[in-house]
Amino acid sequence: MIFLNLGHQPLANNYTNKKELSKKKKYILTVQYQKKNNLISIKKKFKSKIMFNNKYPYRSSLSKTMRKNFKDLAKNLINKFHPKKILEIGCNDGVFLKNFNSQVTVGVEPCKNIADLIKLKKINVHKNYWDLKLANKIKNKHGKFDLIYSANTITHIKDLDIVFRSINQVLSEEGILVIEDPSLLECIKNVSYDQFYNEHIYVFSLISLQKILKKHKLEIFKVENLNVHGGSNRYYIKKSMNKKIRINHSVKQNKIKELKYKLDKFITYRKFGKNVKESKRKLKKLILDIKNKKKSIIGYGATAKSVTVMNYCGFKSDEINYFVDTTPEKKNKYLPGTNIIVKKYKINSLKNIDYVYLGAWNFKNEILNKERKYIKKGLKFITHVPYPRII
Ligand code: DWN
Repeated sequence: MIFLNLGHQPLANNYTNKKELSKKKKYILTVQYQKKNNLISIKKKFKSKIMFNNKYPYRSSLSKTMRKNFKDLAKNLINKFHPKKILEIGCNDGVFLKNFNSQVTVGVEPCKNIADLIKLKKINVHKNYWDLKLANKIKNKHGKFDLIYSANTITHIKDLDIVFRSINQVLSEEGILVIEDPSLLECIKNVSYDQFYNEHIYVFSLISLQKILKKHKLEIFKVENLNVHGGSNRYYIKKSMNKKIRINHSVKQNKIKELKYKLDKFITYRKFGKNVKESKRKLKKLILDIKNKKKSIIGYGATAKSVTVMNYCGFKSDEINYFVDTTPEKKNKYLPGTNIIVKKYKINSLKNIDYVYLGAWNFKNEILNKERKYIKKGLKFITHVPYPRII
């Protein structure tokens, strides 16, 4: 049941030297609700091979917030679970795994250009897609794992059955699986429709994930609500047959929260669809009013999320003059599907700028803190989350 149409969209991380793609090279991004398991997914699902290749531009380690998030988590996991063997699915540039000194530290990262950034010998990297073949290969080489971690990756893989069957192959009987992804509840509450793009095939709620895991005899025993990436959930999961671990009260609490918000009812998503249209109308008005006053607006953080917003709202370089971003791979390329160029972020990038659209709104605190000198001089930031406004 479709509840949202975000129009013609490109692949969100397909940075090229080409200005605006023709409609033919875009696809129509719609989002649907599956009643059976309360699962939200985008309708057109792309294969991993098309999205994650040797030109993938996203590096997890470029933000201070994320480096800290991963470091703190690693410390906690070591203290609580004392893992001897750890596996990370979607390890990106090794920002999480580098914090471990376990006997066996294995990473899976199919984007070769990103995996090649991992220079630490202690991390054993498999540059492949996560599936049964790879799981078996890893099991034959390293045996089973007592800790498996995956952040912002499971929701990016089309076939969830294969994902969890493969995990079951390599997770030891008393092993712990920890996964971390944007929270559907936060996305709905904050009208952050830009969490939907080709890579985010699914946006999980606890209630949907519980149903999917049950089929694989896996069970969530704890949920942590995180601020990262606009509100994420960290799920701690065990094999159902492992009765040594008790179910933490956070599971029930989160379930109550989601049901109170009616995440199991289609009407919630229909309402969200209407809120998204209203958000677009207000953001366009806000931006056009500023442009009518002949002020400059640039974007900050060329995120995958910004690609959804720019293409959905139809913004071009007349409205958002250019984006600045710290990622070397995005430099001097066009924000996918638009004629807006991405420039390398420099310490004085915001000098003489009137307004900044916060593409990386999920790093609001980090960025506003970094740019406080310009804010004091009158620079203004614009965001659309939870509603379009000047901060
Ligand atoms: O799930 C995903 C998330 C984790 O990462 C992927 N599918 C793709 C990607 O999504 P995104 O591009 O929306 O992620 P971020 O982490 O919101 O991207 C932040 C962008 O902003 C990066 O390109 C780096 C940039 N940035 C910057 O230029 N200056 C970020 C910060 C904090 C800064 O100070």
